[in-house]
Amino acid sequence: MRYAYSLLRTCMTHGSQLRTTRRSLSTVTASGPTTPSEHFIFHPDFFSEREQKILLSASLEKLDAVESRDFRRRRKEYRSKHSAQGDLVALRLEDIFLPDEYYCFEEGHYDGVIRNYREMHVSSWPEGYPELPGILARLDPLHPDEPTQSHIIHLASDGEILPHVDNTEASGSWILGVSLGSTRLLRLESVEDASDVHDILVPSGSVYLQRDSIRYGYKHSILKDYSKFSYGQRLSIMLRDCR
Ligand SMILES: O=C(O)CCC(=O)C(=O)O
Repeated sequence: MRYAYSLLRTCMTHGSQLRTTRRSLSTVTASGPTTPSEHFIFHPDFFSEREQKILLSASLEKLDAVESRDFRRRRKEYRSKHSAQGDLVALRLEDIFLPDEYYCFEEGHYDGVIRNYREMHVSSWPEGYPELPGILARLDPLHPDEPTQSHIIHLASDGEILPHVDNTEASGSWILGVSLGSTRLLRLESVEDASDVHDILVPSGSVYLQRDSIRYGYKHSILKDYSKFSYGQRLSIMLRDCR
């Protein structure tokens, strides 16, 4: 089975009209990564559904643990009324998320880049998932062999991350993102040429790495409104090199 992946390249034409051309950049086998640029590496189908469920449950558990007693009580009540909630195998991935109102999403980030989200740095993972260390270790060969910092971002159904280049003083030359939950659009926009825009769909279980020229020379954003796709909750596990 072969997958054809393409990027949407948006070009600014005379008179400021947007023209969008679909450009097929690569064709890969089901197991192989796509490589639109040597500094952007995309693995569309990296984690199995079981692995995704474990990663998502462990990440939500981390975020849930630091919320107020009131939210924790509300979630407990919800779970007691929905017995399948305790059974990871029976649950569909999207049903691991509780409805939006059971989470305390922040409306805005201090720098205005993220809307309707929860986030945290992760230095240790919950212990109730024996397979988790092995699943996380599968990411090691995908990035340079150096110490990493981990970060979880949970977007509400209408949450989004606006275009930005990361503060490169706080992290180094690469960033790796694991996508879980709703498929969203990752947009890369050149900081020097506004017509140089690449859109990549990032489905659940996919992993991308951006480094060097893409990391410093392009803004990245996670958009909420991509008409062909539903936009439910999404959680990303972000790894960066430490500075
Ligand atoms: O969630 C993502 O894939 C991107 C996160 C992001 O923009 C960031 O961590 O700087």
